[in-house]
Amino acid sequence: MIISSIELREIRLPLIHFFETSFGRTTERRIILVRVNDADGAEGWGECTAGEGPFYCEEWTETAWSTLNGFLAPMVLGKEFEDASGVNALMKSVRGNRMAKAAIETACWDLASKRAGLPLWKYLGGVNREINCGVSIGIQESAEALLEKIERELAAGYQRIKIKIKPGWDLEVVRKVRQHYPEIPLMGYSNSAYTLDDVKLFQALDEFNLMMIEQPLAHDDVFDHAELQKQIQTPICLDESIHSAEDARHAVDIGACRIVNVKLGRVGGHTEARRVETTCRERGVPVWCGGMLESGIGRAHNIALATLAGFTLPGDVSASSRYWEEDIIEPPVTVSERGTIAAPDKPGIGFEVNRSRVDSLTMRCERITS
Ligand code: OSB
Ligand code: MG
Repeated sequence: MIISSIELREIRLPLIHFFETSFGRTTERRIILVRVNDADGAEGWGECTAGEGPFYCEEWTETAWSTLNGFLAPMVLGKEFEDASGVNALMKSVRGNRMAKAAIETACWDLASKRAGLPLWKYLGGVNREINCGVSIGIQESAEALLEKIERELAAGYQRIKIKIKPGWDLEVVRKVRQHYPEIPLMGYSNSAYTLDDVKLFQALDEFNLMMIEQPLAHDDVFDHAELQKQIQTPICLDESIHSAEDARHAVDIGACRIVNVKLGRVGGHTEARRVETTCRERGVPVWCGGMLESGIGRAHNIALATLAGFTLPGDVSASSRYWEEDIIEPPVTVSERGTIAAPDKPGIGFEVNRSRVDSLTMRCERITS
């Protein structure tokens, strides 16, 4: 494979409802899209999942743009590589910046699977034609608003509910949700809002039969998570702490988590995400696909990834209509009343990119050719 042109563009896409975490409130996404072309005119699309500020991780839209434009795109352009799993080697001299790398890497996977005439999910080795879906609910104005939102998502068919917990908004909110919904698959996420001093809180949460607690402690820690996991029954799931298959192995083998959230951007693309999946599956650790408020392109990549055998738990990949008035792909991603998304049959990501919509949302565009 040789990539002969790489197009970067930034689009602005307003969310239907704001999404609030400890990192702040997002009302409009600034998303970088990557289009790669080969000499035969085949194309592939990828999405950079960096946020609007350096809060979830060090990368954000501006750093990803300049890293892609100044370093990563020139490293890949015009170079020959065997298949999409060879793209990472070309970008190896750049440390970190995995979200920027994943934008190019996943675009190359889309292109390669289109060239092979296969849907990306099959090309990756996926086995499930349908993926199981849950929803991630951000911080709400009140407990009542949260309960209303949960009611709506359950009615839509979603298989599990993930709610935000933070100091001062944890035990009581979980208790309240459990009073209304004693049986639903429920989990809490906290984006590193706690420390080991909070062990008693997590022991108290054990009573509520949560499926898991996601990333309770520091983003760069696995040791304290292992300490916490020893002292509580609820499984810990790691998100921010896992950047590679090696990270997953270390975390699982020291007992820091019993479940792993896999995000394409956080681990640097499909090749590494698949390695994380394999590492966890070999250890009997279930994984699920996380979300980063993606547009349809990133969402389509998430769907393909989540068809791999190890993705046995419902993830955070949900319908386009939960985020956007109108998505940038056609058809939009829809969820069945059983809370599943069907993997598409068409080659590549399996959705058409709506070019005129993308053009109308574009704030800047840069095309680099070899
Ligand atoms: O904790 O998984 C998280 C969004 C931004 C940063 C971190 C997280 C999230 C989500 C959003 O949970 C999930 C989605 O795309 O709906
Ligand atoms: Mg998370």
